[in-house]
Amino acid sequence: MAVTKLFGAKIKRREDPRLITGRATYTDDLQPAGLAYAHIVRSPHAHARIKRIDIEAARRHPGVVGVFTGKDLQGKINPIPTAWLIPNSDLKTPPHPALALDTVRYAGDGVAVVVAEDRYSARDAAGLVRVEYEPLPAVVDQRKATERGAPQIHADVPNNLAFTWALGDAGKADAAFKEAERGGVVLSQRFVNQRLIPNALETRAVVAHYNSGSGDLTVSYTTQNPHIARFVMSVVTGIPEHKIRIIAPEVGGGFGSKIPFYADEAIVVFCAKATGRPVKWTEDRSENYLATIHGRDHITDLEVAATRDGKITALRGKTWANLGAYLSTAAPGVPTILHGLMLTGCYTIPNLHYVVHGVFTNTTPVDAYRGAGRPEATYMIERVVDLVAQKLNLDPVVVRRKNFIQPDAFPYTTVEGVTYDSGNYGPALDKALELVDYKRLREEQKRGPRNGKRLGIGLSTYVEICGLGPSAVAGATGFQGGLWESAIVRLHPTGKVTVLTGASPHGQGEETTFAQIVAEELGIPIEDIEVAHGDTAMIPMGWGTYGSRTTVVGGAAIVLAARKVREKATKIAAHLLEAAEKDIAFDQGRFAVRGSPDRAKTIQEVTLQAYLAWNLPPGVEPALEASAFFDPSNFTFPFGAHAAVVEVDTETGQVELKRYAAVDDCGRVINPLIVDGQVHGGLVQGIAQALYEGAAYGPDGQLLTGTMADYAVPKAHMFPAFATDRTVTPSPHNPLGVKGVGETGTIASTPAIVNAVVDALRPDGITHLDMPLTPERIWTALHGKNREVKAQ
Ligand code: MCN
Repeated sequence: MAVTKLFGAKIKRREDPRLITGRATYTDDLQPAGLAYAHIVRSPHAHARIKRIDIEAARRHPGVVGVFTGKDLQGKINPIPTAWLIPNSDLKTPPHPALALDTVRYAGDGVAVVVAEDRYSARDAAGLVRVEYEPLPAVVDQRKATERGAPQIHADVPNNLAFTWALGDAGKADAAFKEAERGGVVLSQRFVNQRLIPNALETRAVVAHYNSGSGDLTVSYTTQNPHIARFVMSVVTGIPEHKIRIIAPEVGGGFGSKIPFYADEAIVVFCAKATGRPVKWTEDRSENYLATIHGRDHITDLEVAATRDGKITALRGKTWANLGAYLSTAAPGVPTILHGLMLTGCYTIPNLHYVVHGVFTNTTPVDAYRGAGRPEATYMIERVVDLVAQKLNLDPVVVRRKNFIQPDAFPYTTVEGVTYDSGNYGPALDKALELVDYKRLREEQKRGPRNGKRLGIGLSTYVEICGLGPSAVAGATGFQGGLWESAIVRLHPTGKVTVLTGASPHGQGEETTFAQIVAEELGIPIEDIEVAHGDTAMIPMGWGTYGSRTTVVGGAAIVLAARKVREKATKIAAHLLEAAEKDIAFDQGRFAVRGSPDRAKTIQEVTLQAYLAWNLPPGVEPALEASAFFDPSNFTFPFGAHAAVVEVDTETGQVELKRYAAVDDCGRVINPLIVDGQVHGGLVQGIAQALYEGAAYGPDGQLLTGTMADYAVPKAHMFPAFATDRTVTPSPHNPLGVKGVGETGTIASTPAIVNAVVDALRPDGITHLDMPLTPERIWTALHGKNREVKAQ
């Protein structure tokens, strides 16, 4: 393949052969000499006082190296912090001890840890740890948790209210509602965005090794952001940052669940220090369901004001966001900044007032899960558009077009105060409608049900905020970190290249796309370019992979570094060719003198000379590498239009997804194959929320969907072939013109499906159903009353 055509080329992911043939190294594959194994004893109660812990029997179990409780960790492991201190919110940050001290606050809270020679002994001995609990009343519902008399989870957090955060202008929104009450329409709807459990291919794992001689700590673990992990690890353990090395071997996916700094990694580090042995801990899947963060879990009351011709004039609402028992790393920012700032979607809605209550409950902590706050916002606004259309008997396409931000309005500042970089929403919608043949479908729908099955068509025209982001904005919103990214492009004497990125891909494919960027910039064959990441001892400081930021921010840093390399190489080439720098033309890895194409040097020749340094131009340093740090001036705002076609069986309530079209705009595309793959995976997650998935707790705080047998992770056969297409609207805020794509499918698809199902049920007067749209829920909505009558 011509090296200049690599940006935009459909190249298969270079990381896949090792990943799918069992030749990749995951954390659990690591077997350092002297390794011991940890097993964390977790509370079976959602809320209880710890009266006594007896570890003697466990300690005596054969093979046990050590048994520790919260008291052992006291003074040695600091409480686990949260990293998003959202301003103007009265945020409470109650302490989160790595192992519970006197109270457990969710089923899964760690109370003790056993270290043994092998994982089986560790598990067996953990069964011998006797914990005497005094069970306390638990609360799992975030609205109930704020009611008077609800169990109090943290002593210093009255009514379990972690924060209240508000956005918009209440006065203006109220005035818009008053006006709508007079001449327009006002709607209200409660939306429940159910709790989801992230299902990465691999669960979390940690291997920690503390060298008491040098004072160096090395931790290999499943993290999406090794440098943030090192930063927090130093805060939590007191080990100086420069003595800590964090390595992320193959992570096995994360979907956000491996962003947080968990108590578990601090516990394992404590064990390594205390026992003088390298210690490994690997979650099993049931433990993962309890101890790894969950996502979503919002209850929102939303009101909408609109004119009679379908122009939405105001939104007013209140969300109760379930945060679980403790504040996870990014938790406060997810239902506020990442959610609230995208409430009006791709529409010109001039008035907004929105309040978010972040609430503690006796459940697993909730944090960023693919999309993080934006799926919840998109779900509501896309349902709102359909509700307005249904109320006014308008086509949802018409209402969307009526409210779209127009292409000449960009950069467009929304009522939330966010400035969208670029967009052109109409053409994406046109394409999606074409892909499903929308007009024909509406005709078919008019002909009525076929074999008891109703046709439903659902749209979602979304915009999302990603490419996190400008550091100054991160700081202004209370995020305790920067969001720039780093890169080093290092050419070796033989002309091979190592690219180091501060981002930390763990399934997204940047080992391929970042190599494509460098291959294109430097005209070097892609096989000669290696992309390295995920080791704080090797890579420059960076902020990791999440928020679809890796390409937008990390890719931009790489292209800047590659261009610096090219500039220096041009200087050296000009010197070697005895020509002026301005007379050198660079094309496909060759520096040639303009007008004399035979006088040329390849980039590989120039690189060797740069290293030999026998004949460098005056003032030019030897070697050929460059580093760059990129802090974007704004986020990017990918957008698109999705269309879902479903059939709903009115007798069984079963939904069959017949067709799905996704038209996404992520700016310039580096690798269409990878982008399609990201969209496919995202769609499956988003559609699964609409139709299948949902974490369920009993009122006592027991997780009822505690295994994959109970939690409805979908299978491939449950989906049709997806039709994907794109429009291309470059972002002006990075040198590649790219926007992120890692979350678009998840953000867009959930409302498209719910809109389709509700569209199918419209003849029954159904205007809304909460997710997941299981056959039982649909059947009950259709026949519930009859069923009650029959039962009497
Ligand atoms: N890409 C491209 N052209 C663009 C944009 C992106 O070719 N215009 C490519 C990228 O270079 C990269 C992929 O598409 O190979 C996704 O890139 P990007 O949008 O930058 O997203 P991130 O790499 O930052 O990934 C994060 C995002 C998030 S937030 C979640 S959650 C998620 C996701 O990606 N988790 C994933 N996709 C995942 N995919 C896998 N397999 N596993 C996860 O855990």
